Amino acid sequence: MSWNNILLEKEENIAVLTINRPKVLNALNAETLREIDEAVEQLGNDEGVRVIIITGAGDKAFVAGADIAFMQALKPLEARKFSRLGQKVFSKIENLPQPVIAAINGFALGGGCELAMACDIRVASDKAKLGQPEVSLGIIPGFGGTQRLARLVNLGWAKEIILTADMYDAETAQRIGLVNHVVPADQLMEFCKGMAKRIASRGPVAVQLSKEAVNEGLEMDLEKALAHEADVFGVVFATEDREEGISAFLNKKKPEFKGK
Ligand code: CO8
Repeated sequence: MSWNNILLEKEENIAVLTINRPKVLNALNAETLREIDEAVEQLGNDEGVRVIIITGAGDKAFVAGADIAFMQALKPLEARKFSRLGQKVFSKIENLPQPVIAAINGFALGGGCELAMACDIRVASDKAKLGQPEVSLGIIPGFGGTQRLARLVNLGWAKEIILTADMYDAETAQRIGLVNHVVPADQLMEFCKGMAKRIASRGPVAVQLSKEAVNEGLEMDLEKALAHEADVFGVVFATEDREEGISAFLNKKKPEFKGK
């Protein structure tokens, strides 16, 4: 499938989804969100893909936010629809069976920071800048930012980031837990692909079910979440991968997982 605003490449079992509107710093309009939605749907059904990396085209931006020019003409109900579209697409990313790594290669602002937060793991280049500048435009984060940020960093930081509209460098973002790693810009993709390969080498069913258990457990109280974990633990024991992984360890061999 070919798209106007995104690129999708696959290298063995790793897919790289690139937001490709560098002239507007990869800002998200409705068409771009719909294309991401289609690509994510396709990736979620692709058993050959074990890990997904999301990044931005060019060397300046991951995604500089929702497209401000596109938003200018929106009427209230259209703005609501646009917000719901972004939320739906980002939730689809969060709930993809495969792990998703955000390779934050530059500005990740507003909708861009929200896109990164919908990914499972965030790695930033040392040139990246992150923030939620919406209130400086007289609007609020509308693609999940008021919710995911408060769940990811502590409440005080979430409120400061949203209320000040300040931009933060990658080191600060790492210190507060908004990104996991900061790496030199020219090593960002290599670093993310290395991590993706390590994840892809693990038991694929176990990787997917542990992602699911973490996500689903967050919506439950601890007792129910622990019971859910035990159920999923039992399910994993029905897989060939479990037999392969455990016998390979005991026989001092490298496991050859089949994702079954
Ligand atoms: N939307 C549209 N165009 C953009 C955006 C954007 N978010 N960001 C940058 N661009 C465009 C610029 O207009 C410029 O275009 P042109 O060359 O035609 O003038 C081009 O990209 C390059 O940008 P700059 O010249 O501004 O580059 P600088 O290096 O000087 O500055 C910045 C980079 C600091 C990133 C600056 O571009 C900036 O502040 N951008 C806006 C950042 C922002 O406010 N993002 C948040 C947007 S709001 C949002 O994301 C809400 C999400 C929820 C929506 C809910 C639905 C209603």
